[in-house]
Amino acid sequence: MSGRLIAVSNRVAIPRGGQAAGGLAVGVLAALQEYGGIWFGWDGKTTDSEPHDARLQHDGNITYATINLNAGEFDAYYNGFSNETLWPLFHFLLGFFRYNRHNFEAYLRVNALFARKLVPLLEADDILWIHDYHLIPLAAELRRAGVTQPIGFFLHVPFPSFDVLRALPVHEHLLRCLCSYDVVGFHTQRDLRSFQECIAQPQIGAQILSDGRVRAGDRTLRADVFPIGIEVDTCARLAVENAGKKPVERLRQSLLGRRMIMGVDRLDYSKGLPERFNAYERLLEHYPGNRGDVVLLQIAPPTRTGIRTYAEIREELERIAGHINGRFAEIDWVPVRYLNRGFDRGMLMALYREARVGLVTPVRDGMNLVAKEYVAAQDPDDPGVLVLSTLAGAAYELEQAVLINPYDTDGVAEGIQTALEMSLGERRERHAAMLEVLTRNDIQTWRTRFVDALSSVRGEPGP
Ligand code: ADQ
Repeated sequence: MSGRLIAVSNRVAIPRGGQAAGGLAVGVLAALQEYGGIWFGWDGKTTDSEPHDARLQHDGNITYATINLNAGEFDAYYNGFSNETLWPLFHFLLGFFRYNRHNFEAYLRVNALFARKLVPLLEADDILWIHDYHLIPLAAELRRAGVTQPIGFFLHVPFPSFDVLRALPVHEHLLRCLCSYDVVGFHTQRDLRSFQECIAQPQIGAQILSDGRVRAGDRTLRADVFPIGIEVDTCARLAVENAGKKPVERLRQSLLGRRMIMGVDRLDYSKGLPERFNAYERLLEHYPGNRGDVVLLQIAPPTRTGIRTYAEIREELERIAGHINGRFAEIDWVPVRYLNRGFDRGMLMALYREARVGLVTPVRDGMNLVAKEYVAAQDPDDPGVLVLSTLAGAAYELEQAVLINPYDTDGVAEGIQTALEMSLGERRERHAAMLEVLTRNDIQTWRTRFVDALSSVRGEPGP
């Protein structure tokens, strides 16, 4: 690749203290470090007046270019259309789906603003990589402003089937916007098939060519599967390095040899947290031998606090956790430890390693990096067992997990019991198979394949 990489996401995660946060940030940063370029997006601040032009912060070969947003526009674009409309829709959760035209118009205006502030920073041989559902119309806005460079889009969440998508009054507009990209990437075949089904509808009229590319009007784009991976060795190293830290020691001492079941999620209704707590209660009911012998550690920092549904789910979880503890706790044992906060990444990896069971039960998830991190952080000689929802993208790769349907309370309880009883030999076998998959498709493979696909739009060989 000869030019710079321009990554765009709703929010720019400028690394502080040398450690980037989650998977997306790690992947984007590593790609930028390799090719040099710009990370463009919102700086996390709102204003009551006109947003300023992009502020540039240079760090080696990376420039962080950030803008602020008008407070009212932000609320309608981010809390409103992005997270009360697209997020539930794309997760097949129509019960949470809300739509209003005002929010959609703000979404379009903010995308147009992103384009206006980004265009002056672009050079002729740049390639652009746009991330996630907040920015679907960005390529169309950039094309309107005369941008001809290759533009790719990666969707981090699932893509719904047409019957779900058409609940959105403006679905045709969004589908046409997606056709302005050169490369559109998804986590799984399932998402790709849904996308193909949607754009092949007569009102959009795109054609799927025999080589899988998509012909839409006078443009041809490549739609493909790029499952996101993790930094496997780094997760394993951090787990070992942090194993002796005080909080981990204290956790170990407090467990008194009890087995720990662990969940780590943003506090979001798509993560199936009430369903998970209910299944844990069912485990204690149906397999009473676990009482006094297992502990569920659930880490779930609040997100999207500007949206009422998120406050409601928090209250619901506190209620269920209180109910389980009230029902089963003993003087020297509390069944649920529920922590509403984030953890340093290294500490998180060490905590994963302490857990006999990693419980990942989203009711729908694009990929779910926690499932992958949990596997990577295990001790290969004595690994824990992943219990994983079939409705997470990760289930397409991690076939050796104990796979469950999160809506089946009895089935999840059985899955946890299977994990708790699994022999060392079987645990090792399953872990080794999953680690092999994770190593083959790590975060570097993900970004290299995507940038490669984008570079080839220009006829250049990949990196
Ligand atoms: P998320 O919905 O945020 O991501 P996930 O894939 O699990 O979900 O990624 C969360 C990341 O945040 C992980 O790297 C995890 O370690 C970290 N994290 C979570 N809780 C934490 C805590 N309490 N403290 C510290 N770190 C924490 C979206 C999509 C997913 C998709 C990813 C990447 O919803 O389906 O896998 O993007 O594409």
